[in-house]
Amino acid sequence: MTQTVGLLVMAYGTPYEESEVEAYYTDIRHGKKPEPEEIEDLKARYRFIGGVSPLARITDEQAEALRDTLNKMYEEKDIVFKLYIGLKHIHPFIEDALEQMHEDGINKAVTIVLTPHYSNFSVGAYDKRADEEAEKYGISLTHVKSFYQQPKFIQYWVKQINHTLNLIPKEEKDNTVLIVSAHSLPENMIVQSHDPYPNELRETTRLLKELSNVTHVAQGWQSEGNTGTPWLGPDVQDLTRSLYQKNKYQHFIYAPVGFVCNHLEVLYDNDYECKLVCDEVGAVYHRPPMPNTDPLFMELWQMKLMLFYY
Ligand code: FEC
Repeated sequence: MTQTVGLLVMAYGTPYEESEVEAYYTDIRHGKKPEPEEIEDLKARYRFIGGVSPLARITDEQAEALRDTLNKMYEEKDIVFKLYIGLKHIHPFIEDALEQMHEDGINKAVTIVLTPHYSNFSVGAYDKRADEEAEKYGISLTHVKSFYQQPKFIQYWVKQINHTLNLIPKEEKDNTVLIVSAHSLPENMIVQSHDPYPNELRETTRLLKELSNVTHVAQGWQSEGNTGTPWLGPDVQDLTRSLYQKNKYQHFIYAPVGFVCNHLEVLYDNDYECKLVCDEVGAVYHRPPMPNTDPLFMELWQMKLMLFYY
């Protein structure tokens, strides 16, 4: 008999239209409404990248590709995965997804958050919300906690970085630096709780240094918020300036490996803000394509989720 298993794909979420920016930003701030100028500033950033972020569309595409991959893999075992999308800061919220699962009679599900590195304050927070809701309905959840060390994930970035490096004239290759980054978080939260997040990014950086053809590699943090307290650093823009001052690199390749698709934090914080610094110092900005629904990236799910059912 066919067994139906829930597949809960969780992601950050983005406003679907400008009128939702205020509510979305208020949710990010845990219910505290941002100042009007902060809301205006965020709207302006969305306008800069084309009005809305492609995140919603790509999250759906990634989730559907994942479901299809799994359904092909588990056909022989007579297991069917039914997809639910649960977002952190906008509808459909994580709680909506669990409620729908319950209505559909699902009592077992796997969950995955579309970000590679684990922090108690990122993936851990999504999982906690899902667990609390699942408990109400008696749904049993199995979480994928991280996938930064999955060979296919690393292979994806190695391939893209090497491809970008090959576009650089041969004689300038040694004058090139790779900056590997993830979303920053407030330093006190991470340090006090011995959070694994910084070590996981460090490990990704190490693997990319070992396996790609780039000689010079640095690690940075990006997209930090405005909380008046220190965040994990160095910030990628400051890092660009200091690396340039010290080494006069001609080319900067940015790999924002803490994200898996095109969205505001990449299209604005990397493609606009980091490029601005590169332009300022007279270096060339490069940013390899994000994984999105690249087949190599989608293959990584197979390996990770196979662990649960074989
Ligand atoms: O394309 C889009 O519309 C949304 C892109 C987006 C992603 C994303 C991922 C992460 N965030 C993380 C942590 C924080 C913390 C704060 C914070 C603030 C914002 C704001 C926007 C935003 N984040 Fe985000 N984040 C995205 C978007 N994020 C917009 C608000 C304006 C701003 O600060 O720029 C600070 C909250 C505060 O102000 O108190 C903390 C982490 C990730 C990566 C993991 C994940 O995807 O969950 C960590 C994508």
